[in-house]
Amino acid sequence: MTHPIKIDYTLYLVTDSTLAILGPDRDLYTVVEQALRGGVTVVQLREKTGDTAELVAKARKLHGITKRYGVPLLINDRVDVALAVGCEGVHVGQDDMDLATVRKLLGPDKIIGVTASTVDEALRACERGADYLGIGTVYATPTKTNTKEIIGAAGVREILTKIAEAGHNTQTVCIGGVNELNVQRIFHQCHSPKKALDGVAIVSAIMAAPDPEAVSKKLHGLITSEPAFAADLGGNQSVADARSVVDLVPSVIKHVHETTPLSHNMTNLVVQNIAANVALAVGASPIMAGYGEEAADLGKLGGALVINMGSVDPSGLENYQKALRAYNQQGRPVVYDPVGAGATAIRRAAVGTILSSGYLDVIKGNEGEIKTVFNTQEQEEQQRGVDSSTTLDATQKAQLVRALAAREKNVVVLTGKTDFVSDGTRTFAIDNGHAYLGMVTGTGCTLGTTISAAIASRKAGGGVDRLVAVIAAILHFEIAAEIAAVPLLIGLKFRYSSNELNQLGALPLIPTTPSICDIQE
Ligand code: 3NM
Ligand code: MG
Repeated sequence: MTHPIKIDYTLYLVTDSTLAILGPDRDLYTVVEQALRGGVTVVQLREKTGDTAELVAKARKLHGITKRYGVPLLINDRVDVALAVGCEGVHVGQDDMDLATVRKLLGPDKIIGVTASTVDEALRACERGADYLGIGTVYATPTKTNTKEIIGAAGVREILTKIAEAGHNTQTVCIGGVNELNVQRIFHQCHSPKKALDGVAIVSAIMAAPDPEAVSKKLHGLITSEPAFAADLGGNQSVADARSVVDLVPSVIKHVHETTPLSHNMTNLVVQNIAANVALAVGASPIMAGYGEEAADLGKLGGALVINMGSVDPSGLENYQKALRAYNQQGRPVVYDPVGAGATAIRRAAVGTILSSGYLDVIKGNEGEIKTVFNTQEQEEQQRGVDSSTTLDATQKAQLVRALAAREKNVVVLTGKTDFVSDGTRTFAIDNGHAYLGMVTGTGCTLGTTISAAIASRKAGGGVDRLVAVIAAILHFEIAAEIAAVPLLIGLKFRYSSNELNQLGALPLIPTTPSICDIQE
């Protein structure tokens, strides 16, 4: 059943008048009216306690307000209350009254929304005539701790895809942990080519805000505008084989030299100097600036940011978040290097914080780091991922980078003897580099710097797609290492026997051409 009037679900406010959310000295009606002034498009009255008469009175008073703004009022769970006040509809969870009975009681014209956290629940609700779905829980939230499943943006995307494939045009919002910092990224990452979300449902980010009108206005603006970071992200899918990629590599490297993009590194104590020199060597302009407040200005200079959490501490983490937001707002690219991600509880938590603070264009790490990022998803989110204790074979590594890149809608690089790179669709293995890279500090970190230069330059000049730029940076860096190893080998030969050299990992020489292949799914 489709409701005769198309409802605007853009910014859907779910109320909560508990002390923890609303606070002791504010009242529900004032806060909801402020939110309506700020642009909320649907209101759901959600009260988990209270007598029926009290609830009816509340709903009636609230309906008086929402009607003045021409915004529908829905009641959580309580069909009787909705009938009593004659408001626009109800929202039911999976454990509430079944949809057919609700429809019978309310009639064909009222709005009925249903919570869905799985594809099955979503399909069933669509088949039975739900007007919209509340899909969640996207991210863990203190507002509702008994939620059934945390599904992340990827879970929402899967549900959207499956209901579209089944031919349903039921409207959708997502719910759980949505706020002004993550709303654009959530929209971007939830977006299925088959079906887009119609809006987001929010409790605490509006109800607990000091200024509900201002935050609603801001949220509405963020939802209805294209995020700066999403401009020009799409790759050229016709460049999908190794040969076509390699053909583009020289132009990317040349373009970096011609444009001298800023490579803004927030990096660890060991590699500050090395990374700055590598940035210069690849033709970029380095700045090593760890103070987050500075990023708003630096982000305007047309460069890219590297967040390397090799020396993470609480103030560093806050600085990363500020810089990430600033670069996202400017639409400038960000490379994330989750150094030592799995090593300590602090670092694992930091990964979650960074993932939930903004959009990362590229995530680069070794096997352990990429596994940790894959397992983390988002701050406090339940872990549902790869087993980080086993070592992956080539096929599994290719699957891992593809899955993480598809989930984050970005580019993922897994470094190792063979590197794996994917944008979620196209996946490549690269066999360049040299064993010496593993014997020098900061080589992984400065690969991040090299990648930042290539994607910054790509954006500054348009043209080449992001995945190709990342691969160009890897080839540039690793072939340079192969060449650099030659004089070193010659020098070492005076000092060591060939047996000793073998033990040092001095491999027999050495391709100096790209060694890259594309991997089919
Ligand atoms: N329902 P906040 S999550 C009411 O997953 C509700 O069905 C959820 O609160 C679900 O916006 C949730 O403060 C609470 O995170 C959302
Ligand atoms: Mg319920």
